[in-house]
Order: sequence, then structure tokens, then C-alpha cells
Amino acid sequence: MKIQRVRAMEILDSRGSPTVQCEVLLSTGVRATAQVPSGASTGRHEALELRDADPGRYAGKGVLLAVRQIDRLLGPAVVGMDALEQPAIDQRLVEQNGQPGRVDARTNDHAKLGANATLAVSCAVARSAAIGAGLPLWRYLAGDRKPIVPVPMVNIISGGLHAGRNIEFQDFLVIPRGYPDLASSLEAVTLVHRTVRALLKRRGCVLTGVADEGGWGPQLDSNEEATSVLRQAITESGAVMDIALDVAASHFSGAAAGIPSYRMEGRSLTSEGMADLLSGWIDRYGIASIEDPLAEDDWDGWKLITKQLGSRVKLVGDDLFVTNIERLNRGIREGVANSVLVKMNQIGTLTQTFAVVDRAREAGYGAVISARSGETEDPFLADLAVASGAGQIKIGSITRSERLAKYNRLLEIEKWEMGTGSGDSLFKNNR
Ligand code: 2PG
Ligand code: MG
Repeated sequence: MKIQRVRAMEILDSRGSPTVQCEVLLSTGVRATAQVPSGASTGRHEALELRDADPGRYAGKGVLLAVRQIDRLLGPAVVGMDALEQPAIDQRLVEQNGQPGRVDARTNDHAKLGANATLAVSCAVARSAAIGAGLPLWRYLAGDRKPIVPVPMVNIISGGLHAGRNIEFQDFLVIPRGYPDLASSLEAVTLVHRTVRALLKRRGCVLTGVADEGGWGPQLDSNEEATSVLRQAITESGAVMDIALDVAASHFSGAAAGIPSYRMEGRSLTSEGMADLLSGWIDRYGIASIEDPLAEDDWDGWKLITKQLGSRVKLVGDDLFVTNIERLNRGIREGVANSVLVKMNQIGTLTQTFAVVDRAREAGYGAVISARSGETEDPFLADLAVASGAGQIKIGSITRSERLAKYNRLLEIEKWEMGTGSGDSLFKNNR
């Protein structure tokens, strides 16, 4: 199945910002597209997202340069290759940076090309290969891995950069516990989402809409208030849920005399102070998972918080690891965190993404496959999550169709495509 033509265009994402769509045409006539997402609370160590910086278009956020990279460089570099050879294709894409070497074994920030350009090609090639092979995308991507319908962690209340910095913490999420399948767990999640709205209204909060990922973005007095409202809503709705937080601490951190500090609610906390604060919430509110409790370069703080809380909760590195195998390896070596958030566009190719999930599994770390705050209607992420066997996915809330495209695809995989023997649902083991 030779790649015959690759082309790209600029489209818009869920925030109305430009992003990249790529189309791959195979010699067999199969045609497939893929669209890439974009973050707002991005980690400093993420691969480059190439934007035009032309103030005359989309306030500098146009992606015509990335489109041109595909049309003129990346596309021609993979034309003639076999679409089934994903690792070789991803390696060829990365090599276009002028940095030859194995894709899966080293850092690569896609400095010249833009991870938005390489990822669009990588995903469009995979999708065309799956179609050509006559397989569902998740089944094609899984290879030897055991596919699993993941448990979602679902955003209900938003803060931080996704909700106008109303409160500092970025995501207040729920993880359904004990439901027999994804369908029934999502039904329970929608109840919690609605109950939170009712509770907030009772408290006199004005809700004029939803935040970037479809969760509520209320003006509350504190981060703890958001956590407590969420717990109350879970109880009132009769749902069985754990709470997960994405503190996204990099985005309100600083340093005083070289010592990391966290400015929240009018005060400044040390890394130890953050660990103590969160420690007190774990049992009080039933918290099972905390993402980025500390900043992306606060390795000493992370070591400490992992010692203190690592046996009680999942500690997930997002800005910390940025889906980069070298940073994950450092974490594993130094006893930092126990889970990794996996975002394809933080690293730029599918092969590198899978390498991180596989490495995490090998080291006994958890992995959560994650969307970005700026998303498209492309459901690729759902298939990736199932294929990876990671067992957990984070897509945002259960409103807004760029999110639902993924949830609905997962429902479809669960209901129609995962016949007995072809895969597994984590829900069976999660009761
Ligand atoms: C995160 C993501 C998704 P963003 O921090 O985990 O919630 O946000 O895509 O803006 O980085
Ligand atoms: Mg995060």
C-alpha cells in the first residue's frame, strides 16, 4: 500500500484557532485525513507547535508554514513508502529535521518542522493504512498490545487557563468507579455534570456558558470550594465516582531565590506546602488522581510529593513529562510520579507516542491518553487510547462535540467493534 500523495490544509479548532489537517492518498485509492489538536496550558518542554507569527492573520496563529512543510517536505519524503510501515514513516518524518536517528529512543522537539506538521502526517498515514488493511483503527494500531476500552476521567469544573483564571487549579474531574461499561459510566457522569450546574446556581453563581473543554467555569472563592462542590454533586446525584485534579501547577508557579513557589489564593506556597495541602484533601474528598501537582521543573518537589502521596493516589506527569521518553525515563530513575499523561502533539509522531505508553507499562507507571483543550472533530484519540491498552483517557467534559466525537467513538468501539476475543473493556476489571 504505497503512499501516492500527501497534502495539507489549514482548518479551525474548537477555539476557532487554526490547526492542521492532512490527507493521505494511497496507490490503492484509499484516502484518509487526520486533524491535530492544540493546547493552551502547554508545557515548556513540549515539541514545537509551528505557527506563522504573521500578525496580519489570526493574530499570528496561522499554520500555513506547517501546511507548507507537509506539502513541500514531509509529504514528498514519505511518498512511495508503504503506509503499513508506521515506524519507518515516523522515522523519516523526524529525520526531515536534519537529526537522523531512531524515532523511539530519543528526544526530538521537531524544532524546524513543527510537531503539528509531523503529527498530521503520522496520523493520516496510520488511518489510511488501517482502512487499507480493512481493520478498525484501534485494532490496526494495537499491534501486539491488548486493546482496552479505557475508563474516562471527565472534566466537570474548569479553572486556570481554560476558564479565565477564575481559580488556579485547571481541572476538577470525575472517574467513574464500578460501572459495568463505558455507556453506563457516561450516563452517570452526565448526571454529575448537571447536578454541579444546579448546585452552582443555588449558590448564586452566574453561569454564562462553559469553559474550553465543556466543563463549568464558575467564579468560586477557592480551589477547595470547587473540589467540595464536585464531591457534593457526586453524592447528590447518587453516582459512584472518584475525583481527579489537574492542578497544572506550572501555570501559577514562580521561584523566589531559586526555590519554587506557588502563588494561589493570595498567598505563596512552597512545594512542601502544596503537598501538605493536597494530602489533606485526598481522603476528605475522595481523590484518586492528581496531575501536575507541582511545576514542570520542580524535580525535587516532585520527588518529595511522590514519597508522600504516591502510595495513596495516581500522580500524573503532564507538563513534567510532555510525552517525552527521556523525561519519563528520568522520572522512573528518580522515583518521580507514578503515571504519565500522553498527548500525541507534545511529541509529534505516533511511534514516539506509543513508545512512551509502552515504557510506562514496563516500568509499572500508569498512562492516561489525553486530548488537548483545543480539539477538532477527529476521533483518532479514542482509537489510540483503546489500542494502547493504557486503560484511562482524558477528553474534557461531556459537552461540546469535539469532545463527544471521541466519547461517541469509544461507545461505538465498545458496542459494535469489540466482539468477544477481539479486545477487553477495563470496566470488567473495575467493579
Ligand atoms: C492538560 C490539557 C487538557 P491543554 O493540561 O492536561 O486538559 O490542557 O491542552 O491546554 O494543555
Ligand atoms: Mg494537564
